[in-house]
Amino acid sequence: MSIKTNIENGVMNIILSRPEVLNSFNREMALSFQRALDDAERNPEIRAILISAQGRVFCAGQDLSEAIEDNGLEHKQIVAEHYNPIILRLRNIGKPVIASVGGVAAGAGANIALACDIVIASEKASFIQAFSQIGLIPDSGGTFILPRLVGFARATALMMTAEKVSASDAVQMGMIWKCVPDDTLESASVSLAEKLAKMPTRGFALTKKCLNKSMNSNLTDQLNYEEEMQDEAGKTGDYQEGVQAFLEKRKPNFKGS
Ligand code: T3D
Repeated sequence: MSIKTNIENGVMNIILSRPEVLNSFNREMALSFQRALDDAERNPEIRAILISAQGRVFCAGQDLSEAIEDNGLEHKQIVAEHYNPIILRLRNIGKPVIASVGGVAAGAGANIALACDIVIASEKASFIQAFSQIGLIPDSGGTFILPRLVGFARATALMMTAEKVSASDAVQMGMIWKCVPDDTLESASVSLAEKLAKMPTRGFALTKKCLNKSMNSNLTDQLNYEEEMQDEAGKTGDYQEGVQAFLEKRKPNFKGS
């Protein structure tokens, strides 16, 4: 199985599991990943999603042997049916998504990680916009998300040079959230995911909507949207519980509704 999942303490861990080919994506793996994200979205027990990988590499992007096969898939089909639906799911799913990156993330593998809400990486991890090395353009949302994370100048240079960015440099340039020692990546990722899963996750869904909209918004539209989303957040049980718990000086028990 190219994608493994397990569910514990409100978190679905989706594990990229083709370590023998550096977790590169073929069609089967891309479609299984989409299905896993759909399952995570549908299941009310799941309140946070953690994406990690088996082996020494997080993901080497597209499986290049599949892309080059005679009578194989067209590039257009690979992007339209494999990567675009993954990126749209990651951005639109109403639950926090954490990427736990413990090795190289290259090509679509890097951009899938960067499309997650929070990226936590180990000191061994790195990020490569590998596309230019083989004459392709940065897909999987790369040209949209990367300039917004690190700025236009850095994004352009990273895309053209395909320079490997270490996890600590990625933190410095605002590409990812945190870099932790190798032996603590798993525990740090799981405890972050479990912590988020116990928080007001309905509010996270609304926060994600606001952040997504901010990518293409002006200030007036964004303020109006915040007004609308805050109205919705203020009607949740979690808001009632949060305020009640604060006033009673106790720990809140959020349900994600
Ligand atoms: O139509 C479309 O394709 C559109 C979609 C595009 C999306 C994309 O992601 S395009 C970009 C595809 N990815 C790459 O170009 C990355 C290629 N790989 C690398 O640059 C390096 O392998 C890594 C930086 C990821 C890791 O380097 P390293 O030194 O740790 O490992 P290695 O020695 O390069 O690779 C080990 C083996 O994995 C090697 O095979 P071998 O010699 O042991 O038989 C290598 O060929 C294989 N491998 C690595 N990446 C891929 C791969 N095989 C298939 N597909 C790969 N992406």
